[in-house]
Amino acid sequence: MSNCLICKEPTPIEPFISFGKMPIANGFLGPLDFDKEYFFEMEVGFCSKCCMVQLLSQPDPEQMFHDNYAFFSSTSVRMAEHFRVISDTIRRDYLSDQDPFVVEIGTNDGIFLQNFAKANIRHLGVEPSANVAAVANQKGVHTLCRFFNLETANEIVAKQGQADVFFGANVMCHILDIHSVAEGIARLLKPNGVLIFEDPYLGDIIEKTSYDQIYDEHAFYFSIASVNNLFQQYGMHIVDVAPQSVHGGSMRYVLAHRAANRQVTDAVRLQVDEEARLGLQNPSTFQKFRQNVERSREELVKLLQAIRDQGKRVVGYAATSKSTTITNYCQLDSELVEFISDTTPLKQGKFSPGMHIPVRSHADFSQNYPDFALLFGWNHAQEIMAKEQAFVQRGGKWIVYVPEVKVIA
Ligand code: DWN
Ligand code: SAH
Repeated sequence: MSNCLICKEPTPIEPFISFGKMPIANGFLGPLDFDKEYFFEMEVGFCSKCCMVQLLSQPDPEQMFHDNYAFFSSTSVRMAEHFRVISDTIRRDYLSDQDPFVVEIGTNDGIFLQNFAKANIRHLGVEPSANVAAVANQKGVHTLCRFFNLETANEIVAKQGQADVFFGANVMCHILDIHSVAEGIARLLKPNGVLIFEDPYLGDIIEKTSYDQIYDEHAFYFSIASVNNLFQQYGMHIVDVAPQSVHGGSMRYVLAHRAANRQVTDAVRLQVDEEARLGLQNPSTFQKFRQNVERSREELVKLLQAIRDQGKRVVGYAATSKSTTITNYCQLDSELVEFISDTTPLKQGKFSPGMHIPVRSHADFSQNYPDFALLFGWNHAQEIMAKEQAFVQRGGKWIVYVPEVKVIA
């Protein structure tokens, strides 16, 4: 039995789904490291008091985020455009006239802050993974290589003052030490400043059975209710929300100090109603989700076994973090998925975490098309399918498993 990570009072929670032993999702490795590979018991629970869906244990942050982190944000052109658009919105709506200051955590290779660096707007990134932080710095994005927490926040305030905007995309949900982060943000934001962050949305995960969003790095699966329950402990509240189609369905939250008396938009009220409709505060929703996940696994394994029995080839497309959950939970090995094609040089030539499927370059896919491509990067389907038309023209078929297992000709 674990206690909720959000509630200050000890509140026991039980898992509603267990995935068994899982490796580090971005821990691509060579054969010499197979026998020392790290695994942890991956279980997810729901706290009926604060509504936070959470991992019941997470590996140490240094095991996941280090100087050889395998995910580079700029591998998606659509995401670069997404961050350009939100940067423009921030510049228009949230920056003060006098020497504005933007702080971002999870800066990665600078995909978001590059827009502020180019415009000579004072900014600071905080990114613990040294290899991606180095890429950001090379682009002229000022980036501190460390984990953000209350201590980092205090140092930034002492050296550079408070911020107009604190931004985080796909990072807030990664940090188990979330109380220190929330307190640090409250400390770092000017009295009228805003926190803007986006993460995969619990509502989409439940509706689409996108259980591959669940892996070591994702400690939390946020909703309006749980985010408000966390930040109200630090004098902040949600003032606006905007659903996003990226990463398979994300939510953008805008929060402000309560004392600033910013108006809460209708979008927040509408989304609160939507969460009631989706049953995000109801334990039975998560029991149903588990059944859907089990059914999805059965269908995918059956399909891949049938294809193998016909002697046809399946190649995985994009060695995403999410694919680690699918391959390990469904026990997909290189008999079912010959290799995974990925554009990231750091992953190529290595093997997938846990199931040790070879990861190869995109050329290995395009120079000898398989019969089927299993779309592990389903969240980038539009971007990927648009550039892979030749694969389909030569008779190739896509296999997707979100929201349901199907073959697309
Ligand atoms: O939250 C997170 C999100 C933002 O990014 C992190 N915890 C880690 C990471 O998750 P992911 O690995 O599931 O991200 P993506 O963006 O779904 O997948 C990226 C991978 O896909 C990269 O290895 C590159 C590859 N890719 C490819 O091979 N061809 C991606 C695209 C768009 C392509 O065309
Ligand atoms: N914001 C980017 C990167 C998301 S991946 C995007 O949306 O594409 C998550 C990133 O958060 C990784 O680069 C990881 O190193 C970083 N990260 C993890 N814990 C962090 C922490 N405590 N403070 C700042 N960044 C952190």
